[in-house]
Amino acid sequence: MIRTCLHVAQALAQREPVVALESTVLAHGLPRPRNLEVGIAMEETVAAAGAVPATVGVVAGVPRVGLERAQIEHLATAEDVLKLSTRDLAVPLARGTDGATTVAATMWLAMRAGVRVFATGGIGGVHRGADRDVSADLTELGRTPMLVVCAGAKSVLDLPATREALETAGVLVAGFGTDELPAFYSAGSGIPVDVRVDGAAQAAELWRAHRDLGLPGAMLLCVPPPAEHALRADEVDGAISAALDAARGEGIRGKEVTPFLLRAVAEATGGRSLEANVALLLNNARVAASVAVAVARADGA
Ligand code: PSU
Ligand code: MN
Repeated sequence: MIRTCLHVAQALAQREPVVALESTVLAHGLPRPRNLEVGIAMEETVAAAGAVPATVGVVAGVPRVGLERAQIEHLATAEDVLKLSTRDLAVPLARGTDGATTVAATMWLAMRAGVRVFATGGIGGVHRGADRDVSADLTELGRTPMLVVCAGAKSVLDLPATREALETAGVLVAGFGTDELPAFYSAGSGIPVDVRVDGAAQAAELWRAHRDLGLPGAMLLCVPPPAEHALRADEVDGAISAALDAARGEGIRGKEVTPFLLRAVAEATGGRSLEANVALLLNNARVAASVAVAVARADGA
């Protein structure tokens, strides 16, 4: 039922490195037309680093691992693209409609297609406030053994609670050249990771060990945002408080919360959070590809 595109299927058959990419960040996380540029640039970044990109999404009722350019364009521009977590995947399949996959749904589909390395921006987590809004990304990370490369979780979330939830879920949290969980827009959160790795070779070694143990959970490789685009924690904090107040005031709930907060923070920072977001997405794609290359090399040795 899951359709793997030809070049991804060929790469997997030949044990070449493949990196999965999500589509919710394109359809719902970035403003148009920047979203399409970034979607294409992420694929190109993965390819330039020697791996095969596989953007994941649902197009006209078909779940796909590896989208063609026109399909990426479609998800980045069409109206009424659903935001899909794992639980929602059946909806566009039954109706023959379109959907963009979050971290959770991307992991579900990519894993079943045989792709084990995935690059994204930030994972969902435990939201602040009294709503008890907890992203299903955490559930999926706890039961799907993939290497997920990210810049931590956005500081719009409750980062200490998210960190605890990752631990409970059995997710190994590694820092890429850092001892701290990155806070997405900014480099540090003060929250320690489980383990630090320096460079793609060390990251690949740790991931291969984690994978070969057969543990059910993911390994999160947390990469700080590129220094030249990172924001200072104190400047993001003000924008985030304002965004959270606005979300509360407007009664934003459920799956609308994350896209709303991202937009509000971008407005409040005069677009600088958006530049940080784009820079870290491309950086994570590059790091994921370099680790995937190291994994494939070590597996073949
Ligand atoms: N982080 C971002 N941009 C995004 C997302 C996260 O910087 O667009 C998306 C991802 O697809 C993530 C999803 O899986 O938001 C989490 O949404 P929720 O909190 O509703 O589970
Ligand atoms: Mn939620």
